[in-house]
Amino acid sequence: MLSKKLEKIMNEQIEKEGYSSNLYLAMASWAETMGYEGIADWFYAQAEEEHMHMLKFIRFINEKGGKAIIPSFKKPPVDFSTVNKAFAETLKHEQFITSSINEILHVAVEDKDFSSQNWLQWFVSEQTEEEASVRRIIDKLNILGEHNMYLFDRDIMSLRVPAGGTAI
Ligand code: OFO
Repeated sequence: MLSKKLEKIMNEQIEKEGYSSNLYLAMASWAETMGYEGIADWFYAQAEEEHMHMLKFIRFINEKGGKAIIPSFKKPPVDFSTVNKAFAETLKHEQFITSSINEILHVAVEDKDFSSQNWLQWFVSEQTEEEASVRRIIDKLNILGEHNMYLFDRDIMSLRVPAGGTAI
């Protein structure tokens, strides 16, 4: 059984995870039209992971006796100007998601809802991994500067860390 407060904040997270997926899809599509096939693949894969995170929240809320509500999503940007800026925005977005996962966990702790706390730990680890993975990419981009994207585009998928888990 979820408290009303936890059900509400988890429902808000459905929107955030779905928006994350759409944001990365928009970045993937932008990168693809710029000729960056490797970068596009990275963002397409990221978008799928975020979709899976959204599904995890939907199914968990329902499993715990709550009601998951499928929200509408705001439109993500169309252009991202440069690869460096797209990844800087990705890191900022992941930090925002990390703080929102922490906020949900905080509510679960207040509720003494141990099973939700346990379930949310997966997201805590996932966010640590995702932030680290984007930081590694930004470090490489800082070494390269704004140019020489050809090799970066070719090699970026080798920097990809497999998802912490795939089970929904
Ligand atoms: Fe949903 O994992 Fe990051 O945002």
